Amino acid sequence: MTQKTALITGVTGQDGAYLARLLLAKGYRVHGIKRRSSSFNTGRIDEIYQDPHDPDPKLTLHYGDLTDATNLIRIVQETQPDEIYNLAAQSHVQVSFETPEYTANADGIGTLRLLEAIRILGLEKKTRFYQASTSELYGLVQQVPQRETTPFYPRSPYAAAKLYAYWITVNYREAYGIHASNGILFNHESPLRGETFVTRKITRAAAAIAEGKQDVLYLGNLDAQRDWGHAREYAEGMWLMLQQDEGDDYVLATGETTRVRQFVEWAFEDAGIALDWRGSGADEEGRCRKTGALRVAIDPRYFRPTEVDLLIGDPAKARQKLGWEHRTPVRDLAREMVEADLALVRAGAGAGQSA
Ligand code: NDP
Ligand code: GDR
Repeated sequence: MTQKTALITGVTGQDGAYLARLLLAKGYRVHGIKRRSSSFNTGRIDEIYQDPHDPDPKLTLHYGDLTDATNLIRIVQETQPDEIYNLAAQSHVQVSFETPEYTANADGIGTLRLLEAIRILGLEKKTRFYQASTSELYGLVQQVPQRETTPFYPRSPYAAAKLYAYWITVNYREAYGIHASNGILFNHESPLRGETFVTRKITRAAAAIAEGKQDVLYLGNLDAQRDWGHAREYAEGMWLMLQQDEGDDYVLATGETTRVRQFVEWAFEDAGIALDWRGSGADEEGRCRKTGALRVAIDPRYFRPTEVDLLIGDPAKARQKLGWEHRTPVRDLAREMVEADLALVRAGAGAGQSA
């Protein structure tokens, strides 16, 4: 079989790092797009990135940005990928309320730019396309569990941008016959999760508090419920979608939901810290109290203008058609993340409050 070539946008992110490892293990030649940054931003893939002077590199990085159409066209032209995985995004829901226009540009129009690159270059029959769609599309709860046929009701600029990306992917599949698929992925986490997403923020803080490097963890809505799976397993699902005869849309989820509050309790238990919830509410003026044994406090700064209260996905279609199944229970995921963060803190990294 001839060697396949994949192009991953967002290769420096959590999912990009797992997907790049998976594709390299399958013998792919992998190209990744990374953004120029004032300091190193390849920490998650340094282990798999070879010397760029290697005459036959398996992983090649290109500078680029989803807001730059000519750059994307050039990279697609140069790499002639069999598969494109569009994982790049301004992926933080709360940040999207602060940067709505940029989020729409990168997450919404960025997807269109890649699909247009495929079309402009005449690669409709060659290049398969994966779009990182999201359970945030479901937003305001209408029915649970959420599945492929559940109506969308986005509740943030991020989700609204991803709604456009979802439908433009469906449209290019129907209009131009591109093998294009949406993975509607529910939250997935890992030790590589960005530090400002709630699970990692919690596990980092639990580790730092256990090691005496942090006093209090400030959080927002503890009652939100999320369907949390392991990112490594979700990368396998992305790949499976592009191996099918036709493009289609699939939910990847565990089918179980957990409150943020419960995740905090597990993480603190795993870090060996006694947790006392009493007095953890914000006071009348919205300031946070920092008292004696208090370990977790509510900071209204982390409340969102509109919240997604409950996510619980039904992965039946992915199970039946892709043979995909999640394996790691959320309780084990929490433990794995705390252990990784404890190791980081002990090695002198990882402490500190994050947004
Ligand atoms: P991350 O935030 O960890 O990674 C996002 C990646 O996109 C990073 O590599 C980032 O680069 C890159 N990026 C951001 N903006 C741009 C831009 N304008 N141009 C080029 N690259 C850019 O996200 P995840 O890995 O967790 O998620 C991957 C994708 O899946 C995202 O699209 C996300 O919205 C979506 N998703 C994630 C879910 C999850 O639970 N993790 C669930 C459902 C969907 P840099 O490293 O420089 O910041
Ligand atoms: P989410 O993930 O918004 O679901 O988007 P996040 O971990 O940011 O929030 C999950 C829930 O926790 C509540 N929460 C807090 N969240 C953060 N970040 N920080 C806090 O201090 C805090 N306190 C409480 C939030 O209100 C929310 O209800 C993630 C991203 O990966 C998206 O890119 C992806 O599309 C979806 O998952 C599926």
